[in-house]
Amino acid sequence: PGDGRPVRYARAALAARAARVLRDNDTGSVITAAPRLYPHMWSWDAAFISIGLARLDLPRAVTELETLFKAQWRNGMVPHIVFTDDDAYFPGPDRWGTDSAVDGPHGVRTSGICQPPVHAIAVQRMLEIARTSSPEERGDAERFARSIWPALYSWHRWLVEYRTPGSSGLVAIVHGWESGMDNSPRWDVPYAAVNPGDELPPYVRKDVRIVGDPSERPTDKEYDRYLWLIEEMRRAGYDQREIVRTSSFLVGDVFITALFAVSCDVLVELGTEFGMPADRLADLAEWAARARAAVAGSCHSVSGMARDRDLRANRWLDTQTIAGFSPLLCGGAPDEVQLRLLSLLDSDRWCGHPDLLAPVPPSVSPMRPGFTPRQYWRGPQWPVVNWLFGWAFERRGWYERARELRAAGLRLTDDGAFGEYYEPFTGEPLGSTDQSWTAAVVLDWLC
Ligand code: 9YW
Repeated sequence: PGDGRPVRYARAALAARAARVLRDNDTGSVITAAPRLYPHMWSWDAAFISIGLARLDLPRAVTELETLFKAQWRNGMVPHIVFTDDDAYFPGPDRWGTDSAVDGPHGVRTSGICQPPVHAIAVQRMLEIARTSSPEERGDAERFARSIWPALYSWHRWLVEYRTPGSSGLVAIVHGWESGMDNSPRWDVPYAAVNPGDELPPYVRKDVRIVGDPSERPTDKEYDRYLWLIEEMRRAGYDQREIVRTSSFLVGDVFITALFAVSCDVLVELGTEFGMPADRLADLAEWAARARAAVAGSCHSVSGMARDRDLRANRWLDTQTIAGFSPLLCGGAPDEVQLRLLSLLDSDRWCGHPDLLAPVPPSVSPMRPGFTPRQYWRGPQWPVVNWLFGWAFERRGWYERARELRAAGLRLTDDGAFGEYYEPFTGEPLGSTDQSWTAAVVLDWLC
């Protein structure tokens, strides 16, 4: 008590509740991203979910990632949604219309875009966790890591072959949903150039019916653009080269590029341990170096913040959001820039803001115009993003910072609601509750 929220759970009770969320969201074939709002498997959610599950039930964690990779497209893309039979979510598989896509998977229905490449990170984390358990679990996790490695490699290769156009070296997205930060102000400028034609087939949103307050969600105008981009991709038959050449949205995403760099490093570590082919390890090392250089090259000369690049309009996007701290995830920027970013992160503009319930970085600085404390990726705090920074800081040897982020993440989530996102001042859970990836990262923080 003391923060206006009804309860604060102690560690053991919080862990038990988190475990229950993952169990309850398990349909038997997948663990849905959230019980009502998101009744399917999302790509980067599945990665985080596997990390949490590794603490509870390693075979189940393995199955989850195997299920995702069974839906991998033949060209290497890991789709952002693998659909279950539930029809409570829009846009579902019929709207995506990927069934006839040349490169689509067999026997499963998926969306036609991707999400951030955090899967190698999940596999390595599962392995670390299993190694603290029994010899059997350790053996199972090692067999799994070895068997999934080639699929992870081809996923990364897809991002290089199809999604690193132009000279910026940034990994490009063709839809804001690919960033995982759907309506972030990062995308406002490029979305302004997306003009949904009269030919946009009619549709009815389902998210606003489930989340009672529409002001916490993207607007209808934003949704029209999201849907229009899907329409363009359908018309291109999900031919990646055609989409990258013609879609009305093409943006170099600095946050994905940073995650890609560090995930390539992780794949090199795993591949070296498991004796994977030297030429593939060399590819990954080269991709990591290029991605890291691209992130460093995007940093603003005054603020130091990393920037996305609008590849249609050929200009940097200066909107400052949590993604500006991407160089801290992957390193590679000059020390002086990284120090500037760290002090900015600690300052009252970000984690040090005196009114935050917990010093978790919000999606947008509370001091910036456009900060909206309840609206999705325009201000609220997202526990998974906090996990990623904590994980990266630990990896970089910044143990005290990693510990602080873990403590802050637990402070935010100890109400036991496992919100999708949180109002930064009151700590009110928003969007869905019992969100699987929130429960998963809490489990990882607790163990
Ligand atoms: C949507 C499932 C997904 C996340 C995204 C987040 C949100 C909504 O929920 O997207 O309709 O796809 O923005 O990152 O994977 O949790």
